[in-house]
Amino acid sequence: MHKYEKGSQLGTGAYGTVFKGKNRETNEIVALKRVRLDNDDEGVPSSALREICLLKELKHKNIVRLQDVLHNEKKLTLIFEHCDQDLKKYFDSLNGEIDPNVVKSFFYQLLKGLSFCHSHNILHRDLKPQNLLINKNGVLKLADFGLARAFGVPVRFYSAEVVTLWYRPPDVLFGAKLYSTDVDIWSAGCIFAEMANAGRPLFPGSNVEDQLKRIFKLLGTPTEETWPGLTRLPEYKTFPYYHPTTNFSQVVPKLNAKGRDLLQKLLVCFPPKRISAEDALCHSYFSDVPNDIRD
Ligand code: Z3R
Repeated sequence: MHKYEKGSQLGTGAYGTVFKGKNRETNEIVALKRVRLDNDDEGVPSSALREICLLKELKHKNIVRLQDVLHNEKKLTLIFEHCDQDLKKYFDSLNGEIDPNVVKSFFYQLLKGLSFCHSHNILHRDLKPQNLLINKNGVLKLADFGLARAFGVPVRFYSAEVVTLWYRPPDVLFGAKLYSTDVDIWSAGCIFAEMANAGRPLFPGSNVEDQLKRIFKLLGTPTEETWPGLTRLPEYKTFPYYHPTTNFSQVVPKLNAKGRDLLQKLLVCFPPKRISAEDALCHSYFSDVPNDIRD
């Protein structure tokens, strides 16, 4: 740890606390993530360490770079590149207005990062505005990719704060255990709507039942016809029958028709029918994305 000087706290996450830091040799500003594990007494599992070390190779402009992994008997500290702020803090600074071109640029970059990780079979599983980081020059980067596979998705923060359900897809809420890339696509759809609404979350559920109810009120209650295998999910429960909302223009009033079409292709209850990140990048909503963001 001597190589890095620990500074102010940047945030708390499901795995521990993030601090600003400085590399004493190069003076470079970094983010230090102190990972706290449940089995504190046993140290860091070797399987988790192997997973984490593989993440050092995950290099992309829209992924927060993992620069270093420091590990002793009990503690694990991950050294990441530093970014200026997270998307949640950015939303708080907006006063309810967001430029539609900024929404498009941020969401395009989110999908680029997602598509890159998915092509390497790496899932996020806990995408939310707090782990989308942005720089002053408008570059967006995804943080904490691959940590869920290394450590599992915890139920609570270390501070006892409950992990949010707002970005969880209905299959996971019904107890599905086999995760696939479509998990992240659902979360991306929720974040897209939240960006378009300048930070107002789409499905701010307070518990699993309320979360599912909010989803079905908008998209319609799924059935065995629309979702084969639904009723055999481990924690399946019946819900009142809601018709799907046909008028998405009231849900995301600032988003144009192409954007609304893309949103409806992301937010599909039946997981295999959700659009992939790669296909979403080719959607006509993005046809006028500036070249500097595209490349
Ligand atoms: C890696 C992993 C998580 C985070 C990283 C880097 N940087 C974070 S969270 C961050 C958060 C802010 S600035 C940088 S904040 O001030 O906007 N909360």
